[in-house]
Order: sequence, then C-alpha cells, then structure tokens
Amino acid sequence: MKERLEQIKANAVREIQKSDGLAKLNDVRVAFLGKKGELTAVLKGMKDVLPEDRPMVGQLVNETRESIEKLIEETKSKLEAAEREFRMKQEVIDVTLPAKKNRVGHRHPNTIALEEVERIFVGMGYEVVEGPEVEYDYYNFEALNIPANHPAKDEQDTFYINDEIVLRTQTSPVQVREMEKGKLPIRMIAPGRVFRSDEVDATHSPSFHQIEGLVIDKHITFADLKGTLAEFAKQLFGEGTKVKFRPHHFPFTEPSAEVDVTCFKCGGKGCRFCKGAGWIEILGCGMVHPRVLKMSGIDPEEYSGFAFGVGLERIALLKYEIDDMRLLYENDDRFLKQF
Ligand code: 2NM
Repeated sequence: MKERLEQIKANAVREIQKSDGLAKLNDVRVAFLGKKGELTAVLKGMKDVLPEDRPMVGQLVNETRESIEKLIEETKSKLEAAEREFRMKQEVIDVTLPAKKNRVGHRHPNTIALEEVERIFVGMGYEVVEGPEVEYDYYNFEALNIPANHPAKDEQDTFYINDEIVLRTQTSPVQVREMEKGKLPIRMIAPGRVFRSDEVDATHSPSFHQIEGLVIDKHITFADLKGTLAEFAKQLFGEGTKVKFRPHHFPFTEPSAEVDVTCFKCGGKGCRFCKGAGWIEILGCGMVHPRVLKMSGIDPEEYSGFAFGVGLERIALLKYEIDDMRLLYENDDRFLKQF
C-alpha cells in the first residue's frame, strides 16, 4: 500500500511539473485528487485493508493528498505569475494617455427651433397635434382643395406609395383629421416631417419639417391672423420685429398671403443677411377656404378660421445663421454643439 501511494505521488509530481499552463494543471488535479481520481480510488479500497492497519493507511493517504495539493498550489502560483508577466509584455498600456472623454449630446438646431415655436403657440393656448407621415391622397390633397391636375400632385414632386397613398407633402392633413372630429373651436399646431421629391442643395431636401397652425371658431377674421403672426414674429425674432403680408395663392386658403419679417440683423435697413431687402420671407398663411371647411364637415356660414405653414429648417437656418441646410442633416456634433 505504501509503495502504491509513493508511486501515485511520484506520478503526480511528474505530471505537475510537466504542466505548462493553468488548464493543464487543473486536469492533473482532477486526475489525482478528483472524485474519480487515483487517490480517491485508494480511499475507496480501505475496506480491503486490515482493520488494525486502517489508521496508518488513512494517515498515509492524507499525507500524500496534502503534499500533492501543496505542490499544485505552488505550481499554480508560479504559472499565474508567468502568465501575468507574459500578458504584461504583450499588452502595451500607456498610462499617460488622456482618459476617454464621455461626450454629452446636444439638442439639434431643428429641435431647439421647434421647442421655441411650440412654446410661443402653447403660450397662446394652442394644442400640439401630430399625425401620420404616410397619408391618404385624400387628406394630403383632395380635402385641402388641391385638384387632381394640380402641379403639386405630380410624381416629380410627391413620393407616391400607390394611387391612394403618399408621403405627406405638408402637415395640413393633420389639421383635416382634426377638423373631421368635429370638436370646435380648434386652436392647434401640427409639427412634423414632410416629404417632397426635391434634389438636395443648400436650401432643399427631400425630407424636411413643417409646422402648420390652424384656428377655427366663430368670427375669426384676417385681423386675428395678422395679430397672431405679428406676436409670433416678435417672440421668435425680437420685440422690434415687424410683419408684412403680401398677397399670394394657396388652394386651401382664400385670401392667402406670404409673410415677411423685418431683418433681425439690420432691423430693416438692408444688409448682407437679408440681401439688402430689409425683409425676410418666413411663412405662408390665409383664411381657410370655405370648401375645405365644408369637406371636413364644418359649416362655413357659422365658422371661419385661419391657417399658416412655416418651414422648421428655414427658421433654424435663419435664427442660427446657418447658410447650408445640408449641415442640419450631417449630424456632426462639432457643428451641432454650437447652438
Ligand atoms: C400653409 C399656408 C397656408 C394650411 C391650411 C390648412 C388647413 F388644413 F386648414 F387647410 N393647414 N395649413 C396652410 C395655409 C398652410 O403653408 C405654407
């Protein structure tokens, strides 16, 4: 028995010394000390040992186990140290490098401008309403009194999903859906993404954003429209800002107008920013066409209303003096951070 144990120990020592890595060493530990290991097998054979010899044999087994365990532990430490040293030589860590900066994001200029416009209209009692970007031709065109042969409906200008469904070219369909609900009065703005089949350049993009406004109540007049937009312009561009209404045409409003504001850089004298004009065009507006009201179930004899539409990017570019719309879509945070 004694010889057998010495044999096991000698084998174990040899195997431990041959181990060239922690994984290998673990295999050796299992082979000798594990549940199905050689030493455990000896213990299991104790029943065949004479009762008087058992204490002595048991002690021998334990001594053998202890010395194997000790050698494994020592070898493990050495192997770990060697592996650490090997890793240190492989990995070059330059502790003098500056730490990675955690970059904090920034609101997009469009978002800043949108929140500003929303703040102004919410302050005047308007609701902010959103609607689908993929719209029925009916809501995007027909309900807005845009006839089937209108140039805006051309495939050159509008993205068609099929004959009846388009990517909305304006957010007015959201207003139509609201009018259809029949809950009056209405005071709302509809911000959101719109789509037109335009080539990308400094002032155009096939996808941009609009904010359209709608007010419907009894006795709403063009004077309400003028007062509202004059207040909007003052809050957005400064107290000294004046507005000018120029006659225009939209199918969905009658009468219609385009609105200019006095240049907030020169106050109207004319400068490089307003190209000498003193005025800057910012939006389109008008009194909602009686046919538009009627189509959505509102009696134009009883109710009237005004509407307007303004490009969000246009406001962002103006307000932050950005000269190329493409900068708004590149999402370079060195650019975005400036506003
Ligand atoms: C504009 C200009 C003028 C407009 C009209 C409507 C609706 F739904 F009430 F008919 N919503 N928005 C409108 C009017 C939009 O954008 C330049």
